[in-house]
Amino acid sequence: SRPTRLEKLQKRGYVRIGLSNEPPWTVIDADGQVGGAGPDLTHAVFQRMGVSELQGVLSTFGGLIPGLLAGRSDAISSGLFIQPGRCQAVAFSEPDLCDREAFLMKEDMPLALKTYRDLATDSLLQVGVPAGGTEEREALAAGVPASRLVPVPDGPSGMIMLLAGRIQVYSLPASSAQHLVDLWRGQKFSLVTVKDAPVMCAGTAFSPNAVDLRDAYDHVLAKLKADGTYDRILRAHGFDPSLARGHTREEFCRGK
Ligand code: 6CS
Repeated sequence: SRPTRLEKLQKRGYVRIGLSNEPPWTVIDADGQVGGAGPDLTHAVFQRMGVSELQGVLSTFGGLIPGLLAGRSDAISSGLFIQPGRCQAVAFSEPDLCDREAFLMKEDMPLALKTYRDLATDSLLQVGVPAGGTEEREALAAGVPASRLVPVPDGPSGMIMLLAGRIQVYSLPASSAQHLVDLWRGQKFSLVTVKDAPVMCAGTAFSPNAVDLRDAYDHVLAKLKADGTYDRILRAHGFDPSLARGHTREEFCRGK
């Protein structure tokens, strides 16, 4: 009989993971070494599945799904939020990493912005959003015109755009925002948790032809959630392991 996808990966000895560079979800150091909550968790799952090595395939957020579908990676583990549109394109695992959305601003901004709707009302605001990410969709849905949304390729670029006044607000997950504020300790920034956006949960994404591999992954993920491994890896990167437990892939794929 023909080997399964998992058997092929076991024989090859490594799994290729599509990821963006967005600490603490994903981290790539100067030597190209991959870490962060998503890859560390995915690595632990694949090790239990008999695939010892993990390789990173770097991409922007918008390039992750096309890269997976073109066969450049075997799975995406990058804090890719489970959303109805994405569920049409890829096969998600059960939820792994969850977070709230945040707004980053310079501290001297005299604005009380708390919701995406607030961004829609102030017609002078330029809003930075991760290129190809969820925040762009949320802002558009709340009525922010596309002409005021500025795609941001990565965190450091977003901070420079804020400091230069190219954008006044940078919308991104709260853990990523906090990481950037900590990096830019010398400067004063304010971080606001977005009030009209729900907790978002990510999953590890597989090709729609690889549902068998996804199911095998889910099976091991459930074991790691039960035996303490999942909690240890999430806490090491500052994530709350209790958040995903209340949620299912099915619920996020259905949307609201
Ligand atoms: O899945 C997304 O669209 C979002 N996920 C993360 C971790 N960061 C930004 C991106 O927009």
